[in-house]
Amino acid sequence: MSELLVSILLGKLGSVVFDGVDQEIGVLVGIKSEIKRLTKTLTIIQGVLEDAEEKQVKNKAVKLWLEDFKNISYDAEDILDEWSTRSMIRTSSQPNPNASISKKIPFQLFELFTCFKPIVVRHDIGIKMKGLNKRLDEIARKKELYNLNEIQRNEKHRPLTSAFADVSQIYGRVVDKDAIVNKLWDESTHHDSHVPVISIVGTGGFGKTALAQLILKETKVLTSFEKQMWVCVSDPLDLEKVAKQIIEEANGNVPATIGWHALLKNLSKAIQGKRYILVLDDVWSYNGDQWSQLKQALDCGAMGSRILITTRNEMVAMKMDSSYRHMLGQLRDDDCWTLFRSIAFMGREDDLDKFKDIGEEISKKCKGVPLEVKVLASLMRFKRTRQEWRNVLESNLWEGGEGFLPSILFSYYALPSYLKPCLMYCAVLPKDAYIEKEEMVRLWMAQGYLGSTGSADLEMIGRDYFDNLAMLSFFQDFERDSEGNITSCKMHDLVHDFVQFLTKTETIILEEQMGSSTNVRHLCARDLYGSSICEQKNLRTLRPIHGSSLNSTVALELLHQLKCLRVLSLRHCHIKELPSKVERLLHLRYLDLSYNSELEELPEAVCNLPNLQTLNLSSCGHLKRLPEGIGKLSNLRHLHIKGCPSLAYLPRGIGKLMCLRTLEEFIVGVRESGDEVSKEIGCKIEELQLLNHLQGHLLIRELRQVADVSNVEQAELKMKEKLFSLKLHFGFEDEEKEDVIRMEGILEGIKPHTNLEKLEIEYYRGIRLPEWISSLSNLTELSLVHLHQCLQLPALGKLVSLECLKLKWLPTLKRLGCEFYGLDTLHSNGSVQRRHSSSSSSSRKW
Ligand SMILES: *[C@@H]1O[C@H](CO)[C@@H](O)[C@H](O)[C@H]1NC(C)=O
Ligand SMILES: *[C@@H]1O[C@H](CO)[C@@H](O)[C@H](O)[C@H]1NC(C)=O
Ligand SMILES: *[C@@H]1O[C@H](CO)[C@@H](O)[C@H](O)[C@H]1NC(C)=O
Ligand SMILES: *[C@@H]1O[C@H](CO)[C@@H](O)[C@H](O)[C@H]1NC(C)=O
Ligand SMILES: *[C@@H]1O[C@H](CO)[C@@H](O)[C@H](O)[C@H]1NC(C)=O
Ligand SMILES: *[C@@H]1O[C@H](CO)[C@@H](O)[C@H](O)[C@H]1NC(C)=O
Ligand SMILES: *[C@@H]1O[C@H](CO)[C@@H](O)[C@H](O)[C@H]1NC(C)=O
Ligand SMILES: CC(=O)N[C@H]1CO[C@H](CO)[C@@H](O)[C@@H]1O
Repeated sequence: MSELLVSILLGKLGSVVFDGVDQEIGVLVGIKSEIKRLTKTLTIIQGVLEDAEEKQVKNKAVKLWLEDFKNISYDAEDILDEWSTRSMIRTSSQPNPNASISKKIPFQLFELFTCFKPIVVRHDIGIKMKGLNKRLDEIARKKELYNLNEIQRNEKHRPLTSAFADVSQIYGRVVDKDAIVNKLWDESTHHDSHVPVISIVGTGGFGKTALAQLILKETKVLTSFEKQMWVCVSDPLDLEKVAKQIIEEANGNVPATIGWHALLKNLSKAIQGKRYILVLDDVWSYNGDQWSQLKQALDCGAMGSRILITTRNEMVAMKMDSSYRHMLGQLRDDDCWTLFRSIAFMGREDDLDKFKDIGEEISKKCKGVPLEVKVLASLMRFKRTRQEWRNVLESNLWEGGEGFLPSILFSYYALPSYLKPCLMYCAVLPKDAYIEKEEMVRLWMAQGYLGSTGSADLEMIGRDYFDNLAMLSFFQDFERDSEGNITSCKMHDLVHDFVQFLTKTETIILEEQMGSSTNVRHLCARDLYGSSICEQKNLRTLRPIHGSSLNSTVALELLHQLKCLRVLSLRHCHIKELPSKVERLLHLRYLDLSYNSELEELPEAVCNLPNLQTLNLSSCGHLKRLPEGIGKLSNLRHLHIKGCPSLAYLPRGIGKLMCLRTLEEFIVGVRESGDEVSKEIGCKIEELQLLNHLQGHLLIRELRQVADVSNVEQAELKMKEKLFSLKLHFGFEDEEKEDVIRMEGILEGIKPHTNLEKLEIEYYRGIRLPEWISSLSNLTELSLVHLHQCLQLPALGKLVSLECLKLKWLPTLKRLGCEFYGLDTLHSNGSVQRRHSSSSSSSRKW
């Protein structure tokens, strides 16, 4: 973890820019020598970090030393980041005569804030660096005490590029499964009106959850229960939350907060008369009164309903009146070996003979714990020599540390230094939470874990890191998209415990009030109101667990105090107004304001956050406008404005955001023709010209408002080769009759890149569709809706990849002629090559 921190730091030290202002001030010489000294000490410490990382699990003093060092590194990074940010603000605020927008904003204020103070700021930074160096020298001296050595790595890290080992198959549990399924089936256990409880008891890592999942897939179970419900209980026990989740599973409604007894009523109503099976996964503790009330409500299910719980604690299973307790034991040695072999030798079956003897011994050492086997086998996939295999077998890590599974320790130590912080960061999500890949990648990026250059494809690097962690079995329960790429997953409990142990002082998930810790960096809290959060001045991440509500007083207080924030999420927080003081968060890279339906606008001050990479405004239903100076956010990569129907236009300057990857929606500016002069409000379509990094999906709204048809071509959609889905909405009809030729000209000019896979056109009022549609050879989905004047379709038969064609509301389209199939003349016998077709009138499969 700290290794990466140091390399980030060294990188930043190496790239400190001294600009014009610095040359004039006397402190410069001082700063330069401080930077040299800092670089030197850091390099010395860097050498022993790996050793320290390993020793910290067993040696408390080393752990403290590391924490101390990390503390300093964080401070150093803040100082350097502040330096570069201030330089960036100064450069970007120099007037650019070409940009129309910069003329409009009064510069005086902005300059006062930035340019007036550089000398003071630089002087300040010089003093801070001196302080850093003093503290760092102390750390360097202490490293002798702990006997930390430089480790020469003899095993080179290889990039992990093998195919996925997604082991959903379960070994050696057939007997267990059959026993439990029989009990579930057994009518005799249901004598009175109580729904029987059956429990699976076993130590962590034994595969209780996996077994329960397997049971639910059994045909006998699939057919005999009308409703399958799955609820993760976890620690700490909150039966009210559990009750809500059961209702959600039962009828899809998320109940409002209505109190315990009303909730129970709703619950019994929701399951009444249904023959259900309910899995309560991972129950840790027991609350007698509440449980019996909940149980009473659950008894309303139909005859034959069952409750299946999984728990590590047999006492819990007993107290919850299990009619049958199934003790899950260790796997047999041969099952262990089968599991191990299937993962470790996936894609390299030829190596089996070479490593079989060592492999069998290693799998024995896993003591029958399936998770242990899985994690270790995933690691061994990447070990190529017998020596590497021997090293694992003979390692002293098998003794474990702090009660963690040795396999997790192995896998963690084997991680390349750039992956460690990424794994650690996952501790910021609550246990059992789904980890969304794209979101996690953005969060890593905001923390600087993926590097910092603006032009590199950091998202690609991040996705790769994510897949690597998944390949090493740190993640599980994958969800995938249609291409088979992982979109989200979970972390096993035990991995989460381990990660939390390593970052205990830094990363906290707060259900209740803040404890006494003072050095928290990443915080996920249920209640953002607690004044104690404001005292955590070092916070770099602040996220609510399920939304909270914040009035502007509290928000202001947060923004005042938490100046180190990189990630700020105020998702679902009911904020009405974001205070202008947000500009104090110089380091901020990720701002999530989604689902704040009362938010109408953002302060201009948001544009003074030059580091901002992600701005998520999804589902802010009343958001009316974006800040006018948005073009100043030169590092912005993702702007989410989906689900903002009140947004009538985009400010000019969007076209300057050359790093932009995600835009989601582009709204063509409005022409307002007043008395004689017509003026334009909002962004013109040619602002899309330079946004060639745009990825994924883009909706272009209000296309009919394009002022000049020739501007559409300037938008250069054909250059946006990573855009795979495009929706063109022309906007609803004007009163006056529209010019068909103009409409056709606009659509003709769009001409996207041939990589496009999905195209939707709505409310287009031309007669003909352009020919370029039939040249989109990668197109799989085409949707034409509300084309009220369209007489003819282009040669869609040429679209060899097309799988789905949707034609809806084309009242003037009379027939599909031969041009539709792309044939010059129809054969006289009328036969046409078709692959397959469905009979639905609105959607035809090809
Ligand atoms: C970390 O550094 C800060 C000063 O920036 C200091 O106040 C705090 O006590 C340090 N924490 C630890 C655990 O060393
Ligand atoms: C302004 O535009 C001209 C030509 O279009 C270009 O040569 C010049 O570099 C631009 N200046 C700035 C500051 O962007
Ligand atoms: C943006 O916010 C929406 C709504 O909260 C969420 O679904 C989406 O995942 C967020 N996007 C990212 C990249 O975090
Ligand atoms: C999905 O995976 C393929 C390779 O398997 C990769 O080329 C592609 O970029 C991935 N897509 C995303 C969105 O990660
Ligand atoms: C905001 O909330 C805090 C804490 O609940 C409360 O003390 C304060 O009066 C509220 N302010 C406003 C303006 O509602
Ligand atoms: C589909 O896109 C790829 C690039 O992703 C391109 O190389 C290929 O030519 C396209 N396929 C067709 C059939 O045009
Ligand atoms: C229709 O005509 C084509 C070309 O002349 C011929 O190949 C095909 O066999 C004919 N089909 C029938 C059903 O006659
Ligand atoms: C889904 C459902 O039954 N909702 C009800 C829950 O209880 C409240 C008050 O008791 C009702 O208003 C809901 O309709």
